[in-house]
Amino acid sequence: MHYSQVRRQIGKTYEAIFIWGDISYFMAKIDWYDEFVDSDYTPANTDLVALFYFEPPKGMSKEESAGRIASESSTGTWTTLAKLPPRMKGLQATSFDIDGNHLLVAYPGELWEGGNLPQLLSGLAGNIFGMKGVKNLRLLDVSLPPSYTKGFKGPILGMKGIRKRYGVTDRPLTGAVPKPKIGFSAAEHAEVGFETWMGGFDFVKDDENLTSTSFNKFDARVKLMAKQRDKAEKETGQKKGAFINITAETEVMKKRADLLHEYGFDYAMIDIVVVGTSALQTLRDHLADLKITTHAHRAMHASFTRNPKHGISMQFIAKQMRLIGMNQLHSGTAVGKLVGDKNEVQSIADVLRETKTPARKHMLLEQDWGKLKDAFPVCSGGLHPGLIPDVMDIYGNDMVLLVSGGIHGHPKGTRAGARASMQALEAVNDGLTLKEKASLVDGKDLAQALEKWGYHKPK
Ligand code: CAP
Ligand code: MG
Repeated sequence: MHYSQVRRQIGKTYEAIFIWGDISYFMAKIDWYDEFVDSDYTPANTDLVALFYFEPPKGMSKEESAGRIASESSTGTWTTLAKLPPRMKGLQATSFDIDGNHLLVAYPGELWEGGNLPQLLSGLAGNIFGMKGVKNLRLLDVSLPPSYTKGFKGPILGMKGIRKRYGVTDRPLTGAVPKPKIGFSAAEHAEVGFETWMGGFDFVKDDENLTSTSFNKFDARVKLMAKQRDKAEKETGQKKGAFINITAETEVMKKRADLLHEYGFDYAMIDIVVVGTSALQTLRDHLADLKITTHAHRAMHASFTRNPKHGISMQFIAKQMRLIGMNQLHSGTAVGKLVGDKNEVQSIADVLRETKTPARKHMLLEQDWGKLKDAFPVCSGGLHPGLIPDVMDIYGNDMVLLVSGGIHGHPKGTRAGARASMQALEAVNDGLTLKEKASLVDGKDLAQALEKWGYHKPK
């Protein structure tokens, strides 16, 4: 057994007697960070293992920096301590694999409270970002053992459940946000929603900054959207849905969820970063009781996911969202107006969709999701019909596709813009180029969209 296992054993075996460990060795040193580094350590199957990108500050070795990362995110502090109950030795994290600027740190499962995601973040993604002992630090991913994931419920429906509910099996689910993103009255908003549904889209989504404003009160929007939805369902014979944004203080979100339920909506949209994991865990259960599933918008994520050297990856945000139980999450387009390349976008999709997420070097650790249901990636941001083949190539059919400015900006308006997007999807699934489709009788709206935007990639 290696030193760390022995150290763990000491921690466990003598815990009951509660004697003070031999601290003379420690007291001779001013700090003990080297206690948190062991390149021979092999994680236990109950350990959580975190993958970091890290850069030590000038004048500090990688081992010294790695020791600080493991120490400050588990049991340590900056100096040796006068009293150290033996239990501590069994709870220390271990930096065990330094590979260039990538680092693996193992955390004993006993450190973590089951089902408490805020605590995981305070530990793994807390003080360490502010330490002088790193110049840059980015938390890329954390592999979670079944003993940890069992504390979470995951999505209520999964992709299959949503497809069954909406009767959409052979293409992406489609939706749009009324644009301009805020400024319509509730009545105008609902009218744009009606046009979107009549153009063949499944969903109408609120924008991330629309909640309840003087000109578009939440309650009024829900009632009017319900009326327009019922009209669109009657005229099309198709089930229509909406991602109405309930983002607010937690108790207000619960009340807004109740109103959505009263008006027959089965989705709620939440801006997941700004409300925080604690509110999300509460709302996931409240909504589940109402059989309402969730659309997770990630506004503000780029404040800490974008810098490749410092912050937290979008992949780890996606992992948290699937754990908590968001049923779909924005994951990027690679070709639209927002950052995130193909490799990143597909890795986020893997975190959301796969039963066993495969590892990706220096990006993702393997993750077995067990019985936790999957979730849809949401492809949105700067899209128009001309870019649909690109995103279909990236995601395939298992995604929620949102085309917003790219339908309302169609020369013939919203309904024609939605039809043009549906025609682009048909073209891809029928093995036609967009040009070929646009030349057909049922491709006219697409032809007009291509005339305006062609294959333009917005910046
Ligand atoms: C897209 C959008 C979404 C972005 C969010 C917007 O509208 O409604 O919020 O997709 O980015 O407000 O920009 P457009 P992401 O289709 O008109 O661009 O999906 O990367 O989280
Ligand atoms: Mg938006």
